[in-house]
Amino acid sequence: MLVGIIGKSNVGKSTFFNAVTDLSVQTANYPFTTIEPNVGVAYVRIECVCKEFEVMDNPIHSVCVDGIRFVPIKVIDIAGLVPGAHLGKGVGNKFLDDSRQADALIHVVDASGSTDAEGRPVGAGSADPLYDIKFVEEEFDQWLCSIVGKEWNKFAREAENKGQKIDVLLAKRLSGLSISDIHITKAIHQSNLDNKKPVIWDEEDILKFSKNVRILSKPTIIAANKIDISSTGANISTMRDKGYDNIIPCAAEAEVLLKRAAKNKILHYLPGDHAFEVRPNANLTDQQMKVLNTINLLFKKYGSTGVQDALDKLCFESLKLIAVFPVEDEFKLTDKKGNILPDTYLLPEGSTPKDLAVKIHADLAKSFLYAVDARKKQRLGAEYLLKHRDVIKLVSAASRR
Ligand SMILES: Nc1nc2c(ncn2[C@@H]2O[C@H](COP(=O)(O)OP(=O)(O)OP(=O)(O)O)[C@@H](O)[C@H]2O)c(=O)[nH]1
Ligand SMILES: [Mg+2]
Repeated sequence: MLVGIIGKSNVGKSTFFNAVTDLSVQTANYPFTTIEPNVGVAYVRIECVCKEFEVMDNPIHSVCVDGIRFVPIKVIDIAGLVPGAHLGKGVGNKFLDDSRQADALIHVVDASGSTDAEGRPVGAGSADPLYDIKFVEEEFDQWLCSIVGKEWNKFAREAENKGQKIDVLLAKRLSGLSISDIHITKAIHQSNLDNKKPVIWDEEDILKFSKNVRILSKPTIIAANKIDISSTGANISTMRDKGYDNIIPCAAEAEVLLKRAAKNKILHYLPGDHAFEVRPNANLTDQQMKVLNTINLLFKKYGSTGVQDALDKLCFESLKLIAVFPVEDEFKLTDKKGNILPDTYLLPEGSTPKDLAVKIHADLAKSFLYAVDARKKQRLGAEYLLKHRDVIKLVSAASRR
């Protein structure tokens, strides 16, 4: 799974990326700070099972703090987009090419309206975030459309002559863009193109299909960033009034600050917390106090910085992932080396224990026999559908030797 962070130039994508990955990449208040894509590891937040099982876990590929498990997921910070990018404006198709591998998107918007369409700073409230959302979506659709519709007449005629289904050919054409066959078939259906011969699809049909395939294959959360600027509140209300229900108000900069302060032992804060607590021995300057008071007001108004919430909502609601804990010993909840609850895997809803085995290792999948539910100590059928926070022992021919 790869989450792409997209958006207009200079809206806070890299700050958001820094906030979720804790890596330092360049940020600055001018357009195109990020030119090369930055790939990093972010963490989704779930309730760990360690408290329920009353064990002291020592995870290897994830992190557990006070019963909160942070599970890694790859994110990519993508260069900013300006209107006309599909025609090569700004960093143009570079943006679009970097977005191709993403399975889901966090679309960062300057919800305060303090950057123009090209990403240049303007007075807060003078730009329209709704326009930004639309143009970014349209650029994405136009880019997909240029791939889908390349030499369409020749492509569609060949399909007809060879008696090949357009779904299959489109799947080939769109391979490498993290778009599945199901997305393609559904998008054809939603575009009312099931019964229209591909040779007579016109530009509008191809664009409609591209838009639908984008919506299906790249689930998106809108991170309405810069909630610390006062013009943001009204803009978020307008966006919601216009029917956008996938919006999370965000303060990317505040999240970076809080994480840094927590690292420096100034306060207790875990990403996704609804409050932070200044440590009793922290020696805060007046300036630090002022900043923390401002962030505190944001917590009161919005509940959190929204950054972790955006990532979690994308993964668990939009992508419908579940987190599963595989173990070798269903009693001790350990792996071979005795690590307790060593791993957490993110899988799509509807996955079976065999799917989990495939994700862990090809060899394990090959010799996979059956799975055991570590809660009930019961053997599971091959068709069992894994549930969020299941603890699963996988038994293979190799592990029984
Ligand atoms: N007020 C406020 N400013 C923010 C916030 N997040 C980011 N910024 C500022 O917005 C400006 C742009 O931030 P970046 O993270 O570099 O933006 P970007 O979208 O990656 O920019 P490009 O890579 O150039 O497209 C910087 O001055 C940040 O400090 C926020 O939550 N609140
Ligand atoms: Mg950037």
